[in-house]
Amino acid sequence: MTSAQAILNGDRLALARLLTQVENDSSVGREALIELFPHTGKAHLIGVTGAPGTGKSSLVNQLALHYRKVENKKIAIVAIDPSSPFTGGAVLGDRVRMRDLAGDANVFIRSMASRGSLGGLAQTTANLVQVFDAAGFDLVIIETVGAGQSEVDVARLAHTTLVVEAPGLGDDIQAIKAGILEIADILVVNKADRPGVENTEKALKSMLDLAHPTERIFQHHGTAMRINSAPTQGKPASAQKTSATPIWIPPIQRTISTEGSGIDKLADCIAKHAAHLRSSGDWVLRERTRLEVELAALIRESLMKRFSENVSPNLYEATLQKVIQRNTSPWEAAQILLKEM
Ligand SMILES: Nc1nc2c(ncn2[C@@H]2O[C@H](COP(=O)(O)OP(=O)(O)OP(=O)(O)O)[C@@H](O)[C@H]2O)c(=O)[nH]1
Ligand SMILES: [Mg+2]
Repeated sequence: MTSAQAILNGDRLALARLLTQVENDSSVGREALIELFPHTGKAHLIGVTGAPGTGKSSLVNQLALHYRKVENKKIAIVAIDPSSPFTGGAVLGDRVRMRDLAGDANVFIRSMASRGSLGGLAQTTANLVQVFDAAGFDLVIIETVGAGQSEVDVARLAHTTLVVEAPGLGDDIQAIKAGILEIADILVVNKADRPGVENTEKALKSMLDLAHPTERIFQHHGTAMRINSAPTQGKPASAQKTSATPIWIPPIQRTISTEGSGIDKLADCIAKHAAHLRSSGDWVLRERTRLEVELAALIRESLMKRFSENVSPNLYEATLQKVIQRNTSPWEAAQILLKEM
């Protein structure tokens, strides 16, 4: 039996081993990914991001607990830890309520160091997620520390992205700086037991208002809709031709992860978002975008590999020198080098 077949049969040990192969970008790992790919595309991928210490890991634990105990779903967690090695460190140590899930075969936690990820962080994460998806996990949560590009990459990977904020971190400035509204599907104000929670919420609300001006949005059976066409001048309102599409305005949900409060409502927000993605057609669109980005990255990588295999370093250096001396333009130089491929 191949390792892929073992994983499809629910073999946990085979799963753990393959995750390591995939993380090391080994040929065994790649072969298994090919075999597993037709079995992917079922899991709901949830990204959780936010500044360090906002309580992401605690929140993910609570969500995992909820999905196990209340919804009886199979859940995988990929925690991307920027600092400590993947075998341990702060991420696993901080899993406050993991004892409640210990020995539960339907929960799988994988921690991965962002440093030293051989196939590139985004690609490796995507591959790990594919393995969990094929292995039949209903939900895969990906936790990253909000440090710029990684947030965006996770958002691209996930169907639903949670951005976690906490009071007292200089919220307004921080949120704008990170450009979170572009990637957030749900805003979580964690540590709601702490002073300043109202201010955090207010700052987020006013930014949401900026991003979603209310005059073009109306409620229809409880769903926010956006008016698509501009009003026609000089005609009565009744004669104006307008269409409307359902839009998703990121809800703001308060949580206290240390106690578990607000988690049920958050899970509800997540379920609603998934339903919205499916009914609006955005689910298919996001899948397409994600796979397209992945394909493009792999093509680029292969082409670069072929390039360095076929173009001699001497010719490359000589051509570069000509460019530096302004004898050849970069465009011409690229053409000359590409002919060698
Ligand atoms: N008061 C309070 N403390 C919390 C809450 N949630 C988490 N914490 C505490 O905040 C600290 C950081 O929590 P983590 O869950 O490790 O935060 P994180 O965002 O995963 O941290 P990094 O992965 O290091 O970025 C821990 O000491 C938690 O116990 C909460 O709702 N209220
Ligand atoms: Mg964490």
